Amino acid sequence: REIVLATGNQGKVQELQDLLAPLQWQVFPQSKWGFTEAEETGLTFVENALIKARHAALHTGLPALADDSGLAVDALRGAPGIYSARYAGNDATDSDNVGKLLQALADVPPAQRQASFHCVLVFLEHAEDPTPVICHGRWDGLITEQPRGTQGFGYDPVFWVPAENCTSAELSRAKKQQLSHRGQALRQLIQQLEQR
Ligand code: ITT
Repeated sequence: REIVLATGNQGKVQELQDLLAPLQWQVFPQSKWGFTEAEETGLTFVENALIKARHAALHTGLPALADDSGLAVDALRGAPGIYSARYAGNDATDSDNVGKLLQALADVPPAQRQASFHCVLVFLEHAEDPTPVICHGRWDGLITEQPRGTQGFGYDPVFWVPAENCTSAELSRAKKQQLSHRGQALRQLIQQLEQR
């Protein structure tokens, strides 16, 4: 089968393609079509993932898989949440966002730096599909005081993974897939699609 990945984020494309590779689907990044991205007007990961999947299905005529994800920090009452990509502003880079987060947590002691990554994946057969497949993965950790590591993207350099005693940016790609919010959501999604 052919599907379009409804994301403009290269880090996501790479991780999603890694896990989808064994399935022998033809997976196309949406950049192949070059349409403007949908406006993410939802207030939850689920709403925004649905908006992006529907938009890509409409513009390509293909089944679409969208990923809406982000980091929820307990001490910030769940922020940056759905605003994770643009936490430090519309044109913010990953390192701008990380800098803003470390600043927001400057007075928060290590024992209160719990956070979780969330990934909602939505799969639509077509733009008007009334029965989307929706999967959610969650990954718990702590926010460090300094960035460490060079793998991955986004907030990986400040996401401490207690079980591995390192940040998410110090994990191999395979190890991150095994543990991460995205890996969990994608394994669920694949299982559900195989049952249909
Ligand atoms: P698309 O909407 O085009 O998919 P985006 O980057 O704008 O790309 P989101 O609105 O879902 O996507 O924002 C997700 C942000 O959450 C992302 O930019 C990272 O900052 C962060 N994030 C999500 N998954 C992550 C991961 O595995 N590691 C580190 N940061 C992650």
